[in-house]
Amino acid sequence: SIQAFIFDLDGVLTDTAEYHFLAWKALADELGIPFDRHDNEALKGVDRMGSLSFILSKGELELPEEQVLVLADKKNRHYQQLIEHMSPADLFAGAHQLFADLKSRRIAIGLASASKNAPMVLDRLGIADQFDYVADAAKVKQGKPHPEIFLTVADALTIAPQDCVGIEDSLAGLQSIQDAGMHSVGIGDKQVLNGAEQVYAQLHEVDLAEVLALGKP
Ligand code: B16
Ligand code: MG
Repeated sequence: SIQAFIFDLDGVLTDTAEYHFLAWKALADELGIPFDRHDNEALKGVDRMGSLSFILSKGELELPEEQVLVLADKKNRHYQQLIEHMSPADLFAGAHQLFADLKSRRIAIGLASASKNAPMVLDRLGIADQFDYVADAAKVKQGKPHPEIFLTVADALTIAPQDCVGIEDSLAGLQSIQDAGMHSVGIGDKQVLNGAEQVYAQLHEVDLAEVLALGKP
């Protein structure tokens, strides 16, 4: 039976996925590389350097490592400006209710965000204390779609992957949940996230009983 919920952050608990898009879009525009929301779907959940190399290869731009690091840092500073004014009001509707329902059922709550800015975003949203374990993105060697980050969280919670549910808004993240051997829930467009066992358009629509039924034989 389900004993842990492992959340993605950007795009699942708050709309930072939009800020990541805007910051990458600004950088791509500056480099003269075409980049739209459709391209961005492939970047969701993908770490900073991985995202940048996707954009650079789309523009057939090969740059020395040094310059690549400067661009990554530029995007990150822009992103940090965009999230500066975030507050608890930016937490998606339904999050507090879901956390409370999980706690009342003694289901552990974990975070598997690829973002090095995740601790700051959790603070801004006022939910840092809701998690039993938060993965350190800086220590993850193989980013999503590799299952490492979700497995690290399950391991820290000492819960078997098959007793975990992973919640994601990205294709890369859903792949990592599936390869970890966990149950999967998608937040977003059913057409895009068609690999997930359950998809809800928005977090507040998550039907906990329906998700918990995924773990029943
Ligand atoms: P940073 P998630 C991911 O967070 C984002 O989806 C992705 O767009 C971003 O590039 C990645 O974090 C790294 O973020 O540059 O802040 O370290 O969706 O896994 O919560
Ligand atoms: Mg995400």
